[in-house]
Amino acid sequence: MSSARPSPHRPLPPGAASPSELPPPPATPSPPAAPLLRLGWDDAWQEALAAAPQGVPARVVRSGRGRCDVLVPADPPGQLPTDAARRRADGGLPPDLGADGNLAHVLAAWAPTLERAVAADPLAVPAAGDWVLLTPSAGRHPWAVAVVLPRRTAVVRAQVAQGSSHGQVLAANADVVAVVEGMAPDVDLARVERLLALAWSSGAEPWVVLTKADLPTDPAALAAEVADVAPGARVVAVSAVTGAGLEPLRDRLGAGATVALLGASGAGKSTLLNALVGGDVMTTRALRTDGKGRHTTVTRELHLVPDGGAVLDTPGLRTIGLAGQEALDDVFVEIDDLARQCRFSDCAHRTEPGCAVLAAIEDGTLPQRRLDSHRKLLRELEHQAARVDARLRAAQTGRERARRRAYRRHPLRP
Ligand SMILES: Nc1nc2c(ncn2[C@@H]2O[C@H](COP(=O)(O)OP(=O)(O)OP(=O)(O)O)[C@@H](O)[C@H]2O)c(=O)[nH]1
Ligand SMILES: [Mg+2]
Ligand SMILES: [Zn+2]
Repeated sequence: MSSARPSPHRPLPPGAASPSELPPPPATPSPPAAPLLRLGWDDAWQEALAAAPQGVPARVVRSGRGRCDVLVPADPPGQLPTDAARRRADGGLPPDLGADGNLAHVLAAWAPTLERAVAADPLAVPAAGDWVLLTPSAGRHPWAVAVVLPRRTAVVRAQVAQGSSHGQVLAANADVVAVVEGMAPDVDLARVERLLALAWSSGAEPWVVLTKADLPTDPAALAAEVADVAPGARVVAVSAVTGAGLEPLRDRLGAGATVALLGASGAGKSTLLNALVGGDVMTTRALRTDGKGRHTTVTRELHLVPDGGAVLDTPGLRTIGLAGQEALDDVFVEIDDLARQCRFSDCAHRTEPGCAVLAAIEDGTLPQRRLDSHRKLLRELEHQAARVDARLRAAQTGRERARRRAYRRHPLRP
């Protein structure tokens, strides 16, 4: 427990806005402020804070080149500079994230320490959902992001371009990564599998949220079909139109969780966000549009839900670079299990005698589509493995792997 450990760091924002007037750090840490709890702060973050250099904890709402929009507790409200004029000049912020009760919106530039960290490692770029520490700054913005606290989970997209490779964090510190897929016009099972690989490798709880459940004639049958390709993941069917099926998400959010939404453009991510938040905080695609494949959402943004928790909306994913092979074993857990029963430990499941995978195809217990999908993603990973840098693969910490294994042992769905 953090309260048992003396800390030289001050966990709450200072009363004074002036850089020179930071109060001396208290001898013992204060309990987390209520506004921070609303943002998802907990004892473990308090511990991380104690181990970090001094600074004011804040959560990244939106991240841009060289600066971030962050939420900080303001106690009393208005004490921190909200930078409203500059915010307007910079193109505005999501309307739900203005000064909000005891939370204040701050635009913060990167501190020189962060600039150096990013130069050494692209994954150090602050991402939506990150917990950061702010320090007062004499620059254009009164606060600077000095430190990104170690991420609990991260959705990392591998990016390979012209021989060089680096990862991009799409969502940080999500408790649930929801693969969002529309039930209409049709469900793309291969896309769900691919996105699930990303969700599993994040270290967060993987969910599949099937949207537009008001459209198909038999949504339950469709959901069951998806559940078959998503072992260990929670599968829910929702309709933003009727509000049906939102309870599991509402329950998880109500407990303070951060839910990140990943999916193709048009899947209904922003519509779902609006339904959960209870307002039009994010623009959704107009019903009558010919812009097929056009992206409506262009930024990754964290939105607070009034009854608790936060939703991280993302733009539709066109290409999804996979970052780790272990995640494929999670997505295709039944193939992984079968492969352990093959006669040869290096069986490629093509022509080998005693192949348990081929036997399962033969007797119909494993659908051919499933094996094809697995092979396709595996080929892609192998092709990429030579090019993607070791650091990116190392981004999957042992702790994340252990967490994934725990989910496998105790799947959310029987
Ligand atoms: N009938 C029905 N339509 C829905 C539902 N959810 C979303 N839609 C429609 O699907 C279309 C796309 O929704 P968006 O929320 O903009 O999709 P998105 O995933 O945010 O797309 P990008 O921002 O481009 O990534 C819109 O026309 C929505 O009205 C639903 O539950 N039922
Ligand atoms: Mg959107
Ligand atoms: Zn085999």
